[in-house]
Amino acid sequence: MSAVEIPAGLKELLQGYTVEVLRRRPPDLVEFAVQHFTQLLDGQRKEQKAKRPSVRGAHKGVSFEAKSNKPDVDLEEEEEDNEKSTTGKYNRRVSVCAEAYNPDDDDDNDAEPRVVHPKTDEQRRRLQDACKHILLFKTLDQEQFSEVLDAMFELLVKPQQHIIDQGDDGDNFYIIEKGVYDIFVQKDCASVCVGKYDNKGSFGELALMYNTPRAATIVATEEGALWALDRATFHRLIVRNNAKKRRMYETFIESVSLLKSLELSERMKIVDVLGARAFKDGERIITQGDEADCFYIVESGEVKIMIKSKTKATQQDNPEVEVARCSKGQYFGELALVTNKPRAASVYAVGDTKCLVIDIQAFERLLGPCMEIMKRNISQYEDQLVALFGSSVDLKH
Ligand code: 1OR
Ligand code: 1OR
Repeated sequence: MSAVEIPAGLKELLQGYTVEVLRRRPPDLVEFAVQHFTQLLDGQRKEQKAKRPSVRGAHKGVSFEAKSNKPDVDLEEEEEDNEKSTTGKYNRRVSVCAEAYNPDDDDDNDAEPRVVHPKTDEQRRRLQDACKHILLFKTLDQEQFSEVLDAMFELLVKPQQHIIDQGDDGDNFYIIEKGVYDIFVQKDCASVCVGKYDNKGSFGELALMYNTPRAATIVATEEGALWALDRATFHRLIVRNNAKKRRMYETFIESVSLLKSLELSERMKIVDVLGARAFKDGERIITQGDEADCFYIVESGEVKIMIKSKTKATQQDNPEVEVARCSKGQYFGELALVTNKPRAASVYAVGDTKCLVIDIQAFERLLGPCMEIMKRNISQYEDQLVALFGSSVDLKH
């Protein structure tokens, strides 16, 4: 006996409507339904008319695909025009290494239904805490961030559970609330543990950003809790925002001398995952002796590097002294990541300062080609350490 067949897309269509109703609480449900579905229909018609190439991966019912109501010829012209403008909708330089999908074409973005997973106040508080230091969220505006929070859902995980398997298609992006997660990568037919996430951080962004198979396996080593963001919402909010990020940081990132040896596409991949943080005058950015989890590039302003030492003979603490400064385009915070030791110095903002921040996994994944330069500079620190402090002191960790 054949079961009743539910047409493809029906569930998503009704879900989208329900979410919009819960969000907007319209007084007249029928009238609102007419508006909602008319808007969807308009979107679909525009899309058919434009016949633009689509994103890999099916989004049934409601489309998350790149849209334009102009033929391709116009796009070329518009690109020319907007090359000069920073706010233009299209930008040729963005497409240099934006793969397959240019999220910036998505101008009907706001018409798409948003995903809402209802949460208790307590859940929302925990989620907000877990998201505080997520670099990918640092360049979202308030409204986008709030949409991300709405769309996330909680997952409790068991020891040895595989959250992600290398080679699979990407479904969600994950944020860690609790737990330790090993990262395994397949090397010469063996699975090698290349790092871990310890009760913070996020993973699973690469497959969603670049439409590639999962690049690593992530396994929970103990009971834990994660927050997940579905692929479609990730695309709509994060990938779309990345096109803007590329435009915003392209010129600056090209001026960073450390990154000169990278290909343009490699530099843009750094931009995709970096976060931006602002610090007030005197604010401490890094604390000597802390465990390290990220790397910094000064975007504007200045930082000073201060070292606290201890006299070996008396074990007495010496006052913190300034040993160096970094200004626009220079980097800091690499030493602990390269040596796998605690932070060797404290770093403070001098005046209002902005830094670009890259997490340790992205640092290891993307900055390999710059390692020689960093190591050369690190050997100079060691020479200077002796020159500045003599051999009668230890660094205080
Ligand atoms: P994904 O969607 O590909 C697996 O799914 C995730 O593991 C990936 O996104 C990253 O978020 C995360 N290389 C690739 N992916 C990594 C790595 C990594 N580390 C974490 N992920 N490397 C390890 C760097 C410490 C490089 C290995 C050669
Ligand atoms: P980190 O991860 O150890 C502190 O966090 C950062 O300060 C460090 O990486 C470097 O990026 C940065 N000695 C140690 N760290 C330094 C030094 C430094 N300069 C900058 N940093 N020396 C100064 C050399 C001009 C030698 C100390 C006397």
